Amino acid sequence: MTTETILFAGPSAAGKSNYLFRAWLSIAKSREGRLRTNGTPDELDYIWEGSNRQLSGEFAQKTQLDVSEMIVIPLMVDERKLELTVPDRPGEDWSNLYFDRRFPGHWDELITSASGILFFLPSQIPDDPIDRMQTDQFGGSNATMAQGKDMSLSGPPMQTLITDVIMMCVERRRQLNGRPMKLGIVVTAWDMLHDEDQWIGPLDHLRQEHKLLHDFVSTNADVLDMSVFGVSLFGGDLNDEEFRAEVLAGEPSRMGYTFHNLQGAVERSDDVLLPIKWALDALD
Ligand SMILES: Nc1nc2c(ncn2[C@@H]2O[C@H](COP(=O)(O)OP(=O)(O)O)[C@@H](O)[C@H]2O)c(=O)[nH]1
Ligand SMILES: [Mg+2]
Repeated sequence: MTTETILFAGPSAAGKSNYLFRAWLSIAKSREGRLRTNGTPDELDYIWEGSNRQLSGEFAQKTQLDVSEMIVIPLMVDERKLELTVPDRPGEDWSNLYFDRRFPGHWDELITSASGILFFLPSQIPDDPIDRMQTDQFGGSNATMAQGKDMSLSGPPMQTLITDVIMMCVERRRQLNGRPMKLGIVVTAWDMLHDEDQWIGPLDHLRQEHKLLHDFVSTNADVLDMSVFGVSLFGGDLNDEEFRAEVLAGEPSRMGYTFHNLQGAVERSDDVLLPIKWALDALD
């Protein structure tokens, strides 16, 4: 059995845990396609707790700091047996990486064995100090981009953090074994964007909202294997009463979609597992 690790990375509230629970709903029910389960994950109770909350029409709550560090899902891709290892750690771990500039020692094994890393960020980021240079120009560290709010204590802009963490992962991997790996960027809660903004596609979303990250992705396309995805777990917001009723009346494990640019043009797939399948070389 090969062990292929897909790391889930990204700051707190980026949608990592809910994506894992939603992915499990699809994987557990999967009867067609190349990707299947191959036995029961050890952390089954934890996973089902999250998935069941979604089935009852709510997003799962913030990951507790004491959850088990690794969620391992045994899978089959065609005849290939593998384990999908997801360190479902709270986002603070990834923000700490940005500030501490070093990986916790035991992560080296993960970085060594990862066949891919999915970096998560939400489609809408309240009060993100998007353009730090402009902020500085107009008011230094006391500038307030959001009216009436003091942004001087807020952390780095999301795109800065993610671009930096991607570069740190690439560099650490180069030091450890130099094997190429897939780097996916998953923009979550894609349904929160207006229809026309969804259809510009995830790559142009980055161009509009996170220029630094977009430019990093585009200029490294020939040396790094990167793709950008826009994912909606159920096709709407479970916090909206009307939509929740729709989900409860339907079949949640068949809802949701992924926008992507895998063939260049913007496309919408009904498969929320697309980023995982892409990272595992298991596209149908
Ligand atoms: N509307 C919508 N919201 C989402 C979706 N996925 C995640 N969210 C929101 O993002 C929040 C944070 O998600 P969570 O999985 O806890 O993020 P984590 O801290 O990265 O594990 C959730 O509570 C939801 O409100 C989605 O597909 N649609
Ligand atoms: Mg979480």
